[in-house]
Amino acid sequence: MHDLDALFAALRSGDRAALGRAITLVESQRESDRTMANDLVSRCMPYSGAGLRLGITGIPGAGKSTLIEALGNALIDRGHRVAVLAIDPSSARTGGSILGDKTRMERLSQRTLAFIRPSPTGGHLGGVAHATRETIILCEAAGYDHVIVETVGAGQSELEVDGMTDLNVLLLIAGAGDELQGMKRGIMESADVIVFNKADGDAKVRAENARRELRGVLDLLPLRPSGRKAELLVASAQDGSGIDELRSVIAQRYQEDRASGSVAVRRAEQSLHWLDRAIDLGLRDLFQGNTVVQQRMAAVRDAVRNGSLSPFAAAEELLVLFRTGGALRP
Ligand SMILES: Nc1nc2c(ncn2[C@@H]2O[C@H](COP(=O)(O)OP(=O)(O)O)[C@@H](O)[C@H]2O)c(=O)[nH]1
Ligand SMILES: [Mg+2]
Repeated sequence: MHDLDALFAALRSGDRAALGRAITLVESQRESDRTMANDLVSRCMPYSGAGLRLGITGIPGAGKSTLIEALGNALIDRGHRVAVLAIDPSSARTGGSILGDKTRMERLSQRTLAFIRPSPTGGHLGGVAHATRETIILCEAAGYDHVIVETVGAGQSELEVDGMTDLNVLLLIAGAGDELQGMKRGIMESADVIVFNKADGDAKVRAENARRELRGVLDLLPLRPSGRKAELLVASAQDGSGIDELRSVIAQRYQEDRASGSVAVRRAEQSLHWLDRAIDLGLRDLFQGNTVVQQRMAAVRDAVRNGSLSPFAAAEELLVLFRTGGALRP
């Protein structure tokens, strides 16, 4: 397709507007855009995969965007090209993130070697995650060797940022009580680096203490499959402390994982996971779009709600209708 040739060529040449258009295409929910989007992603795949995919998670207000501004600038100063993608359902709802992130990443957004893309709005979380994963491929093909995904790590497994990144950084604020929340929700298991953030002024001592305490707790837990313990750091984007240490810890872990082959293994597992997810979602869409199923759905839901039909029998009935197109309906 002619349009696609031009878009792909422009994207590969590093044209940021073209990258923006390409991302809009993969975010599109329109059926007619899907073929083109799939085509484009397939073409980009051979040119992707060389760079680091980094997740930055933490509750809203943890300082993710501000830290990414600092880290991103430090990476660019060292000759890297940095793309920042935000998945933040809360800000998509209020519509406030775009403005907020632009001001928090003011310097970064002005640099020619950076690309910042706010949350896709609309669509279900599964769709957002899907679009973000494809967007990573597009950014890499456009020449960004660091793709940073900012997400609220509030336990929304649907976001599955862990399913698309090589390394994850969790931001905590000492004394906010979220150390334990993070533990409970299993977020800490997927964190390679945990940063006690906003460690400036009076908060510095508190952050150092929290780091020591958490180290003690984590040392009691069994080793993760990687055989590696999470690195614990203290940082402040405001006074700049700890940022270079964070950058170098990330670089070192990534190099180790590249060398050991675990990045490749992890990405292969992630791809299979997304294949399964895409099939699940596709089947559900087919099922819900089936007219025979639709005609029967309301009655079946009523029956399940009032207890006259078991949910399993109901599902079975609907699935039979789906498979037979209603032919076996008595
Ligand atoms: N004291 C201090 N405040 C910070 C720091 N980083 C961010 N903030 C402030 O915390 C608030 C939330 O920051 P933001 O980066 O938007 O958090 P996000 O929601 O996690 O992306 C803003 O008012 C920032 O100015 C820091 O290192 N120190
Ligand atoms: Mg933010």
